[in-house]
Amino acid sequence: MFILLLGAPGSGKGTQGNILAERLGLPKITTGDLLRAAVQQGTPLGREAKTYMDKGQLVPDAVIMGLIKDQLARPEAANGAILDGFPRTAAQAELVDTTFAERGARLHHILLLDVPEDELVRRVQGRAVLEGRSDDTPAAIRTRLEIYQRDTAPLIAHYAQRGNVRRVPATGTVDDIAMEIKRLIGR
Ligand code: B4P
Repeated sequence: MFILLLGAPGSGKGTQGNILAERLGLPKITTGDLLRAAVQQGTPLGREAKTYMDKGQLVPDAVIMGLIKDQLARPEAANGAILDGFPRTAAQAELVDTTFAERGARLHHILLLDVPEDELVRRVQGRAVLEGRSDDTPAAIRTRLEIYQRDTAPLIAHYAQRGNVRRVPATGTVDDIAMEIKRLIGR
């Protein structure tokens, strides 16, 4: 089973993705975590990505497409995975669509975590205090929300055309939202 998580920064994709991956025993492919690991290890990808991430900008498609391709090709993700944090642009969506079409696979569930903007800002500011992530500064948060609206939100319509996007009201407790997702996907 392949599940795609869509939603604004701070909507809880990572949080719910971890719960889903554990419950369903599926690998989770998270571009944000992979990029942060690359930054920490100081790899060429990480050094380049950091300059964009710190400003709240998307890492350019030219840099990230190879990473997505490699992750989708992982043998353990051959029969199912949770996709979290990508696609974020039309070009990334095309890459995902083409990869699945080539394999004769499909995205079984596309879940849109829906959270009002003031709550998103509150959550990310809370995380800034707890984790000190360099892209959780007030200026970077503003940029991330703007870029989400410009580049990523249009993907909702792209997937909605195929009729399999489910909107998940994602403002309750983490457990309540996890229960709602369980109900929506039927397992
Ligand atoms: P991500 O790592 O994807 O960061 P995010 O959108 O903030 O995370 P998420 O929505 O998963 O929120 P979380 O569960 O953590 O991206 C970071 C950066 O990497 C991007 O800005 C970009 O630069 C780069 N990047 C990543 N992928 C890319 C791509 N494909 N292309 C280009 N660039 C890319 O939750 C947030 C907070 O809310 C947490 O503190 C959590 O504890 C809290 N929370 C969660 N659920 C809650 C709930 N129900 N109630 C209260 N708080 C909750």
